[in-house]
Amino acid sequence: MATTTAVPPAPPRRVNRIGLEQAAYKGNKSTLCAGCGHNAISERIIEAFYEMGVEPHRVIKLSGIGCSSKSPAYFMRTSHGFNAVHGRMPSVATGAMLANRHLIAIGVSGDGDTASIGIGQFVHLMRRNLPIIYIIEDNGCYGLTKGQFSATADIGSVLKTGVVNDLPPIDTCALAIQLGATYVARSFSGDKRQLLALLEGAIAHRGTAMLDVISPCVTFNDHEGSTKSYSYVKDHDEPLGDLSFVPFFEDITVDYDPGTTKEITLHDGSRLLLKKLGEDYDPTNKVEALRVLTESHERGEVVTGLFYVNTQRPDFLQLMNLVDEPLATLPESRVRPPQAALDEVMESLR
Ligand SMILES: Cc1ncc(C[n+]2csc(CCOP(=O)(O)OP(=O)(O)O)c2C)c(N)n1
Ligand code: SF4
Repeated sequence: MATTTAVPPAPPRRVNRIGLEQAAYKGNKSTLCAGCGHNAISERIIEAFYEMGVEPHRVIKLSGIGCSSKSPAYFMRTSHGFNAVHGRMPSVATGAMLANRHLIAIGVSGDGDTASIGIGQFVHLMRRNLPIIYIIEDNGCYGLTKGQFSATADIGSVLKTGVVNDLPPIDTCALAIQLGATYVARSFSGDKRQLLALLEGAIAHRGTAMLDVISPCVTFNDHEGSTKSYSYVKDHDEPLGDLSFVPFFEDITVDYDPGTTKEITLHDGSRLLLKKLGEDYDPTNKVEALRVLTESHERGEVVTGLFYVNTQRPDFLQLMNLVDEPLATLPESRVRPPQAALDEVMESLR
């Protein structure tokens, strides 16, 4: 007698709020070293855009040069992309956002690409508050060119060859806060939960969201004596609070004891909940953010979390007073000044 084996039902397809599977947010297979922190960051970026239900065609991925700057190839293959020259991604990003203000920009840079050759462009990007998610994949070295110290390497840290760094580091978070960026955080590639919440918050924010993510280079900077190794960061990580993210499309009421949690409402109505771990921390206070960064660095701690958020400051595109329709698609008849206006300008110059 023939027996029939029951076929188990296929697992339900998991889709996000716009009906896409997570596969729609993936990119090419990574060519970076196995275990490189940059790979984990790409995975969190895929998850964050998927969870937020962002249409991939609305996103533009930008980068400079370095192992980190190769990362945009490994997520969201159907998004727009531009791989700029070393340290020059901010100006390309500024042009792209001026041309089409409806894009969502994500820039991926390295600590070399940002804090060394690109520092001039970086500081002006921060003070403009251009809407962009700007990620520094920070391994304290130039991975692509075989691990020389970068400008974020801590004083006293040691290269594999025994060379000791005797210059002080540039703290990109302190710099970004001081200059005017409006969402500034530090995280660790190995902290999935915190990094995902920070990325989702960055997508919901309107302005420059600068995330410095410690991302160990397993090939050149993961040994004893390095302060950017997996073991050093795990042993010295001091999170500012327990961070969770509630997207605007989930009508979740969160109960918490008064005084234990700070709630921040972002531009699209999403919320960040910062549950107190140690001291009471207010991420809307710029002075406090700079104090915490300075003091924790002096104690040798790697403080992580959302340091500063400002939802009030206008972004660069608002300051430019741009029309809603992207400049890139405005017809020539609307961008060319009429003859009378040109005559007036000429007359004013006589
Ligand atoms: C104009 C220019 N100068 C120098 C280089 C050499 N170079 C390539 S990548 C790099 C540094 C990359 O370091 P980082 O941005 O920290 O990225 P990582 O490789 O560590 O992810 C340098 C100096 C270059 N490509 N172009
Ligand atoms: S050299 Fe370092 S930074 Fe580059 S891919 Fe390998 S582990 Fe990552």
